[in-house]
Amino acid sequence: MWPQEFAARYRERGYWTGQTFDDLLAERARTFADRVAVVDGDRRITYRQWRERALRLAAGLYDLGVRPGDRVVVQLPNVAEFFDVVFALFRLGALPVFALPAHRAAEIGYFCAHTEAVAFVTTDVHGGFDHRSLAAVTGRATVIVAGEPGGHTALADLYDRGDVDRLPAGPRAGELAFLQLSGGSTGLPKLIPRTHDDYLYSVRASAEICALNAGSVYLVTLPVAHNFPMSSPGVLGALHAGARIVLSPSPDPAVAFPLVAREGVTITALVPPLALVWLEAAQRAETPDLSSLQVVQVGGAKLAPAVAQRVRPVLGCRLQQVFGMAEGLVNYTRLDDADDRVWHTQGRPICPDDEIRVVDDDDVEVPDQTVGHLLTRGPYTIRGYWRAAEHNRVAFTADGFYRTGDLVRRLDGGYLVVEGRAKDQINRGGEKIAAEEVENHLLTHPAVHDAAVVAVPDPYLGERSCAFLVCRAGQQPPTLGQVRSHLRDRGLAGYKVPDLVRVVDAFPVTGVGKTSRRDLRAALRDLAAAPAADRR
Ligand code: OOB
Repeated sequence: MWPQEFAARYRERGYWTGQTFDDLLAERARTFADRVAVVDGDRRITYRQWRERALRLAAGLYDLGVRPGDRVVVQLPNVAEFFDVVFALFRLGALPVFALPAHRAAEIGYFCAHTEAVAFVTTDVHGGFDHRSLAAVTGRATVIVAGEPGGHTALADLYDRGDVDRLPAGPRAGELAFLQLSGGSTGLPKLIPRTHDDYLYSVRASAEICALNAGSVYLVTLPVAHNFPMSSPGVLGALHAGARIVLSPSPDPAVAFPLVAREGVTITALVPPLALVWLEAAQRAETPDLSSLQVVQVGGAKLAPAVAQRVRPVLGCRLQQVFGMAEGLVNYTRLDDADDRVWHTQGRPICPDDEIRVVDDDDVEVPDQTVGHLLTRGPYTIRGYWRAAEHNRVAFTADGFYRTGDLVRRLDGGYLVVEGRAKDQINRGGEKIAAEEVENHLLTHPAVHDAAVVAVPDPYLGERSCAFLVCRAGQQPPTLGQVRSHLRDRGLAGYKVPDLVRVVDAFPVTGVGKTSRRDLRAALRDLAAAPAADRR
């Protein structure tokens, strides 16, 4: 966590206010009592009901044995129960661990084991997958199901099970509120510890930058547990502003556009491939009325300027670029920025006390306009991953700057342009894949001697993943289909399963003998450039 002098400064400057998430919800429930806070299908939940549901569920979870400081892995799609569960845990001072709906046995098993989770909250069937089957990998954790419990604990039963008046005192704002997932570049996903104080600062400041107010209507298009729709300004920003949150079960325009029209949505957040899909869909004749939209935010991966320029003419609203990370730092283009900035930059930091360093390979600062590694430190950027002392020594500088792994150029006014990445990660349309994590799974295949996963440029997703394999002598190389089913059988989330497989005799190596991912990427480019007949 932050050294004393920094914590004192962040409090003194009013960033950290001592408010907890439960304080915030309690206050909003008083102020906005009967205003609708959350819309999920036909369900409309007011601010007062939200708080009541959260308190009752907190009592139920307490009765079940969940205690302050306990970890609870939460894997819910975009449903109203997400807010009940998360705010119940906030009230208890138990820590939600935010999993994504796409995660499968490999990820969920690891999160439960690594965090020693006491409970796992999930749904019944979502997107054709029975999440209750994950109970097999959750160890000691009690499995709680929103929906048909199938022999597990029904979330619905917990609302009437405890005694709200006997809840223990809540947490303090300087304590941890939750663990968020890192996109990561390492073999095992890292967990990001965020406090009430630091996260709520970013939420308040984001709500202001994005001009949210009680009349705003925020559509949750991306998975709600991701940092972008959660807090940039996202659903928590909406709560802060007393705005309305509308949950879309799918980002598909066929589902989301009618919700925009019906609920008068004013703002939403998209990743670049979705922005493309929305732009295409909005140009069709029979499109629902999207005129309520004021701002469409795009972030999570680099947005091409040519696509950025289409947002206003096609969707009839402003574009805001968002370059953020679950570790902390978030950059926004501002709503009153000139078009040029909005189209060509990824914005500037939230806070005057977000310290930015752009450095060369030796950690020496480079001049503005020069590409370098982005390092950052500030009032809502973590100083270390949760229980990862060894990794923290490389992921942070000695003086506490987080090494983002992003290559950026700084312009005047502190605006940043993302120019690439130095971390071994694939950004598949905003979904992050740690190369090493997938490689470790590939190495378990009996025919695989060595594996390297790299990014391949893709016109739609930005990047896709390609697994290069060196096979064991005398073994038949596996086909793409065999590799994919091997990884799925190991319970790896679908988005991490390689899109392409290339079998090679040996990997190119760097000067010190490490696998050269750069050369592998170049080999793919050569392959793509070669005439079709030459491809294998
Ligand atoms: C968001 O958070 P994460 O933790 O899933 O991923 C962070 C990484 C960044 O380090 C960068 O590599 C990439 O995603 N990224 C972008 C970007 N926004 C994120 N790369 C280029 N252009 C952008 N606009 O992705 C996230 C968290 C909060 C708000 C928005 C995005």
